[in-house]
Amino acid sequence: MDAKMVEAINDQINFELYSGYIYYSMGTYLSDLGLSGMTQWMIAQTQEEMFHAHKMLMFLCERGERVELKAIDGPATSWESPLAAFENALEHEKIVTGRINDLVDMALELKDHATANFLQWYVAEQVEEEASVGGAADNLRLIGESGNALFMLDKEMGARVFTMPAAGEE
Ligand code: OFO
Repeated sequence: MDAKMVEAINDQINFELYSGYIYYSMGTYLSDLGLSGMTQWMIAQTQEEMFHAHKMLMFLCERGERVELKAIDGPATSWESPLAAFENALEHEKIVTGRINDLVDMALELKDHATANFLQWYVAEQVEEEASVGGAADNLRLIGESGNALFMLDKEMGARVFTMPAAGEE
């Protein structure tokens, strides 16, 4: 692989871990507010981000390239409201989508079709990521100040679990 491509994927491994760190932090913020369902939702999201990083790490290993794990930036630790946290999460996912698109552009420019093909999984995943985070933000916006509705939404979001995809089904 071109050294530039390897470096860019290593950077993205770091960014996926950073995403997980942000969602862990959001989870603990929501836990402080007594929103145990949303906490569980954020923990499942964190596990998903760890998997995103892991999948890239394994790709570099399989291609015989060096993985370089770097220091992870510290995340924010509090937000103005649960809605502000989910809006922040959506903004973050849009940044991730842009980064994945840039990686695909680089792979195609380098005629590295194996990497471009590998990255298509992330292109599709980002559509889901934006939809699930954005959907949660929309729901929070809709319920406004209603404590009852917040209680119900929290309960519903607590049903989310992360299931590690089986090999070949990722
Ligand atoms: Fe890895 O998709 Fe979110 O950040």
